[in-house]
Amino acid sequence: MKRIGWAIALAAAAMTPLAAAAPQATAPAANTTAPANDTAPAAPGIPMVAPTPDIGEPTPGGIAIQPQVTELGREAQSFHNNWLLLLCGLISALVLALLVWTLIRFNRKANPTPSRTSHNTAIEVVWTLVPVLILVGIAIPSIGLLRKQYSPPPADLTVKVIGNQWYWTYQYPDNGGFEIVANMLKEKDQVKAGERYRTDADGPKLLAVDERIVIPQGKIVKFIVTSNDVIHSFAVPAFWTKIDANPGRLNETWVKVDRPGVYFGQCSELCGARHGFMPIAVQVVPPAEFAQWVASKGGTMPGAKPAATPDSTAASPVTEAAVPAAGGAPQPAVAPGAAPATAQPATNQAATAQN
Ligand SMILES: [Cu+2]
Repeated sequence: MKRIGWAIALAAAAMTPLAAAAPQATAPAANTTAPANDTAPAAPGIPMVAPTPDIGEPTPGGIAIQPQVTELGREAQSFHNNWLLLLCGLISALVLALLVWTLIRFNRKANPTPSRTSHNTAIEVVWTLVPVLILVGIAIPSIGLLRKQYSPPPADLTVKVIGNQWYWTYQYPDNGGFEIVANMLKEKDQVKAGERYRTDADGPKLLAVDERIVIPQGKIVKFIVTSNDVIHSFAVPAFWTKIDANPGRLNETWVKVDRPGVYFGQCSELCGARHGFMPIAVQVVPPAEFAQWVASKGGTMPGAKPAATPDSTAASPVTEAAVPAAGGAPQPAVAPGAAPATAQPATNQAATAQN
């Protein structure tokens, strides 16, 4: 048994550095070549929004729920602050008062001959009914909130979120199926010369990423959440959103954010050694700016005419490396600002291979 234990430990030690290096290897080339200065845009094509202190990010020393920027979030926050906390406070105060009263009134000195009462119908009815009423008072608003959370209105945009050890990939199936890969930005002293590092405009330490999810303001955005390896959890506190990313399953959540800005979240399921280093950053922009960003990623807006492609092979941004089968075919031109090779949906790659 001891030998097996050692073998497992050795195997784990050998695999961890490889796995840890993987996200860097699969990250798009654009990430490593991005200029290391303060103006490096997180989302090329649109201006990068610097975070507003205390909104969409944790407050130092804060204990309250983050300010909510979705209607659902505000409703849930109000339910928590104005009803649940109030109930908790009242119950705690009542229990404490009963304890103190018992200690003073019924101690041995104050009450030398205790009552031998064992049943009292009135008290028994009260202590059964009151907790039932409290639970009903919690359940009714709770169920309403859950119903709104899990029966989303028709979506204006779908984003597929995929958890990986230890980074996130995001696909935009409604916009041509391009994909972006988000890795955490390292600090200045952790990167080689010329590599991109985190600045305050990117966001707080351990929360800033090289590629933000960009979504339009005021639109219903559906997130389809899954994983490539282990269970992760997609969580953005300012949206009141947290949902597990399970391998082989699709979970669904939705948001409608009414305030433009940048909002940070983290993987919220222990998923391995670098679980703490796979943050999430969402930039909410006006719809026109969203279309501009989609175009900069080589995507299209629904209903918009795709760019003229006289030769589909030449126009495909899929690089030789991504399609080894293309072999002797001429190197396809990469459209300016096009999504990286890994961004191509499987359908495009299959089409190229058939050509
Ligand atoms: Cu994770």
